[in-house]
Amino acid sequence: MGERIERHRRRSAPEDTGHIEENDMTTSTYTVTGMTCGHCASSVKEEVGELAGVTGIEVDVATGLVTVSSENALDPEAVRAAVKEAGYEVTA
Ligand SMILES: [Cu+2]
Repeated sequence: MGERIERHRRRSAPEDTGHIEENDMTTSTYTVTGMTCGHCASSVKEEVGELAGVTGIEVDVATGLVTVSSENALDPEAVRAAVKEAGYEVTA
């Protein structure tokens, strides 16, 4: 735990690169099939939101695109499993 805070502090110095990064944020996009309405989107958000480190989830039901923001890179298999838990399938 302490190690993670250390690393975060070091990397959040904005002078290093001259532009502002979203801290340690990682964003990944997945394509999920089977979602048809807002309720589907909520189920996916709920399950994926339980994964450690997830800070935000955007779901576009029309395209099936699920964008997951997290503190660190997530294991794609864990995301896949969470989506499956919600009743849907990650195809990409
Ligand atoms: Cu639905």
